Amino acid sequence: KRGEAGAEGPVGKTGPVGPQGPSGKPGPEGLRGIPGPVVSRFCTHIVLVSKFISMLFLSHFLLFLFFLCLLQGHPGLIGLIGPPGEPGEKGDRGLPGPQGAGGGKGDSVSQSLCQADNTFTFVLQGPPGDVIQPLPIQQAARKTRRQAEMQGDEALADYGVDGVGMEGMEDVFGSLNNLKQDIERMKFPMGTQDNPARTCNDLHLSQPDYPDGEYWIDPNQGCIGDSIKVFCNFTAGGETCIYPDKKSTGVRISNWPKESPGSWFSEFKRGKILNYVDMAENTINTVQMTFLKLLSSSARQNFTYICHQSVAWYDGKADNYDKALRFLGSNDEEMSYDNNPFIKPLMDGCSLKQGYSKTVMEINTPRIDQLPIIDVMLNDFGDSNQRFGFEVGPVCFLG
Ligand SMILES: [Ca+2]
Repeated sequence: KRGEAGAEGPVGKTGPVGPQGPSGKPGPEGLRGIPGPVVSRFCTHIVLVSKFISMLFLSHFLLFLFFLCLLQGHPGLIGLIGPPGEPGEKGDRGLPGPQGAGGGKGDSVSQSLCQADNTFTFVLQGPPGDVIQPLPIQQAARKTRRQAEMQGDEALADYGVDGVGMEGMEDVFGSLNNLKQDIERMKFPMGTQDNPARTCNDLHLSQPDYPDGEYWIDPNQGCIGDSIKVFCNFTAGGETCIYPDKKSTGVRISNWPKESPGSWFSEFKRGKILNYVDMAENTINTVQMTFLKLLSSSARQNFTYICHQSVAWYDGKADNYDKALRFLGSNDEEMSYDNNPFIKPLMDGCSLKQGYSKTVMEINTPRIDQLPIIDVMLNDFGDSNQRFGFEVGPVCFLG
């Protein structure tokens, strides 16, 4: 016969692990990152690298930060699925597990090429931290981590990347290496079409041994498709020089019977507004030109006047500048002896008004908008013995 029930025993040992509970609610979906520009190889590297980061999470991520400029992260990937609850087995209830710590902030890896107009920013942001629910079993922590990894793969799949196992590590390291090389190339451009420098001055700084010559630059950075080939005058300190197109290089000496003094060259029958091109005779787009000017502290251009009994600048006989040339700057500013101190004759043979000679004018201005000149006004011709021609020199920007 049974005796009476004894007093309630002490709390039993923790029961064995119960079957896995149902999956928790998926975390909120992070905003999708803004897609970076299509940068072929570069993008691939970044994506593979991000894969790598998601696998190893924090440790390698820190190393990686040395390569990358840390910018603001884009919105995160999909959040973690909440960890499942573990119901205890029938019988003594397991003690409640410790309260999970709040999730840390998501990890963010930003890659920027550090230039305003063409920042390729790739961001991998970790899942937003979730508060882990109290779990009955200590194993919960391990499971959570495994799930985090699974979650990471899902997130990558969301970026169009297939899941990788350890066999993908070679790819990852290869990509890291390529990425490193790409960054080196960006830091030390070669001035080639597929690795243009920003300006000749930049190229001079990264490749001080290069000789003067033709190189590729991409002042507006970003996509290299609009790079231009220019002449780099390293001897002059790293000048970026752009030449007039074939029809703007000047005119042969002539007495110009059909034209009248005081006209702009663009008003001549054979005249035009002066246009400038890269070394491949392509017109330089305005944005590239604007960026090049922004990156420059001064601009220089020569204009050579070839004369017969015709004054270009100073008139030695009349002792005045009344017949001096006038130039029209890129900014539509009219420039001459009376309003621009940056125009100087390097030689002024035409001032004597005797036979054939030439005058070389140099415009060397800190007001970069003024150059290149786009037109010139000729003031001393018309007599039957007077002749002139001219040559337009390249415009050179110094950074
Ligand atoms: Ca560009």
